[in-house]
Amino acid sequence: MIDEHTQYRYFCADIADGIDLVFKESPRWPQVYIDVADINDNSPFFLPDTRTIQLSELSSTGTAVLLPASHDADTTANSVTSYHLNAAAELDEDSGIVDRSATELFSLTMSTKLDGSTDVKLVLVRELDREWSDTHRLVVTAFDGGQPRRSGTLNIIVKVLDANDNRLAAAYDNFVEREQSQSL
Ligand SMILES: [Ca+2]
Ligand SMILES: [Ca+2]
Ligand SMILES: [Ca+2]
Repeated sequence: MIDEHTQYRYFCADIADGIDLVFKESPRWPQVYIDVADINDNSPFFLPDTRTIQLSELSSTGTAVLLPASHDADTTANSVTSYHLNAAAELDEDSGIVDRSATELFSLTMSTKLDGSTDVKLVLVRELDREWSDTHRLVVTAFDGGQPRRSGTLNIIVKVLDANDNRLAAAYDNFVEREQSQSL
């Protein structure tokens, strides 16, 4: 506690990990260092918190899409330490069915950049099929390492774009049309 009545002249300088108070008026005066300890008073969040991704159903496995960055104003262990991928519960608003297959189609990869921040990518690990499902909804949850830990979520909507990958069916339809026209 700084008391103006007992000590009114002092030099104060901010440093990266706390506040450094140095009394310079006399070498007999003590040097006082105050480190402000971080507490986990901020939750992780994504900006933006929803991302729509369009992927062709012919996208090859290994296709990776960079996701929005997570943020947490706290430091070190109180900042983001892990990410989890889940299927969104609200896939089908009428039935409430969870798209469990979404987590079989996609995974997450994390890589640390030179500045210490983390790139999180959504990676396709199995082939898509628009004729089976044209939309997949997932949720990425970022957890910090605080006690108790806090979290923030990113909603992902994957739109599967059509490709002409049903040539046998198309050929069969053409064959039937020819047969029908010849029999007339
Ligand atoms: Ca804090
Ligand atoms: Ca935090
Ligand atoms: Ca298709």
